[in-house]
Amino acid sequence: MTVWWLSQNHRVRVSACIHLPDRPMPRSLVAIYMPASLSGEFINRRHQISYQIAKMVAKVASRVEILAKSGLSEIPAEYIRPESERLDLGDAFETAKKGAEDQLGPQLPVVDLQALESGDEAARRACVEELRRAASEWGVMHITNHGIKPELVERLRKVGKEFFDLPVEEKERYANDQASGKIQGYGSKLANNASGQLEWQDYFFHLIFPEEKIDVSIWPKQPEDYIEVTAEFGKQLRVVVTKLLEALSEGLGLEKGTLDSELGGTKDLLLQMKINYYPVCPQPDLALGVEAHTDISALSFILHNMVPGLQVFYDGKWVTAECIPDALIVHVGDSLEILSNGRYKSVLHRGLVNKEKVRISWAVFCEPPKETILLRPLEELLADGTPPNFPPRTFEQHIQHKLFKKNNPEAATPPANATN
Ligand SMILES: O=C(O)CCC(=O)C(=O)O
Ligand SMILES: [Fe+2]
Repeated sequence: MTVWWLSQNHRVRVSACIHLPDRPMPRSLVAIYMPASLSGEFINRRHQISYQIAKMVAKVASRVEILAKSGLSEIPAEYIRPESERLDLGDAFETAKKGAEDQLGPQLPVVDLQALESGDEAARRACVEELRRAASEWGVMHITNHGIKPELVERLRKVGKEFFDLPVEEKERYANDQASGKIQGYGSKLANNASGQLEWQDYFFHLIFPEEKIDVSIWPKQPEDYIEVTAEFGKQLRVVVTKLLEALSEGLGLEKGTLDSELGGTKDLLLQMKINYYPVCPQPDLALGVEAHTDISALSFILHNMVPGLQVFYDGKWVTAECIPDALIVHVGDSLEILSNGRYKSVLHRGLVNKEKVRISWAVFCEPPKETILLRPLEELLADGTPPNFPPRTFEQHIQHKLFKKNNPEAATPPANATN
């Protein structure tokens, strides 16, 4: 393993051999934040790092923020995307500008939700139809007049930014530990495939709804109003989720409460928030903030700090999402695609980075409980003899199946435990 030791803007490359008896480590490049007290010992022992330190090094995952602030002009190999993926990458600002100039190019639909509660039945139905069409054709849309006050959204942006403005060593106090299943907290993506490919981002991940299931003891304690603001946002977003799922149920010809209850309802449908922090990147044409993927959620909501970066795949091309003040972006995820038997599309999307400005996005994933619900095309949608396009799977089985497919693209059949 190659270790970059970062100190006061100097980078020292140290070759070290780290053997962790309990866990195989992929060959990867790790940027470490190392307390000064350890650095002497670390350098002296270069080739035989003690097991304790090795363990600590392995525990402290790479933080992209540290790499970015080290002033490097070339990004480490692990962040360089494969050639086939690099063809259409670029600085998010330049890409967004080109997209805006291309007036004829397709743009994500914008749906105004005002009419859902206006009392005007014709306008309400027209809005349901717009939502249905956007979810079917694009699988993504901007929503405006969603009901969350701009002031609350602004406060959410402020507390999230203030947390990420803290020094890294302060944020490390909240570090997650993916290996031991502690997924909530501050983290960076660990390589999950043989190539050790990494994304140009750090994040903070935690559950924000239902209130009975959240654990505020692991939420940021600074800034002081982080918990109050974020919990309030969770509550208000849950109202938007209900509204959208009702309209999307109606769009499928179902009773309005169907999708919400199929996903666990007020008690069990989870809202998980991931604050994505994308530092400036010296080579945005080589890296991705988040690689192309579909979300496993039913719906995902995205808001950001008005720095472009999100792209969605539409009609064979990557389309850059515009930054629309006060709008939220909504993605259809895999769970809703499955329940709707593919009538709503789980959208493929990715995140570009840029050279100038840190981008922060708040993604909230609406997810069914992992084990207790079987995701499968709803019976009402198969009543006319339409064949199901997806096998029944719990959410957890769906996750495992997706991981297996990613790591074994050539495999024809998934392992027995990933199917029903
Ligand atoms: O940052 C964004 O706009 C998208 C983030 C995303 O796709 C995710 O966290 O799943
Ligand atoms: Fe996503």
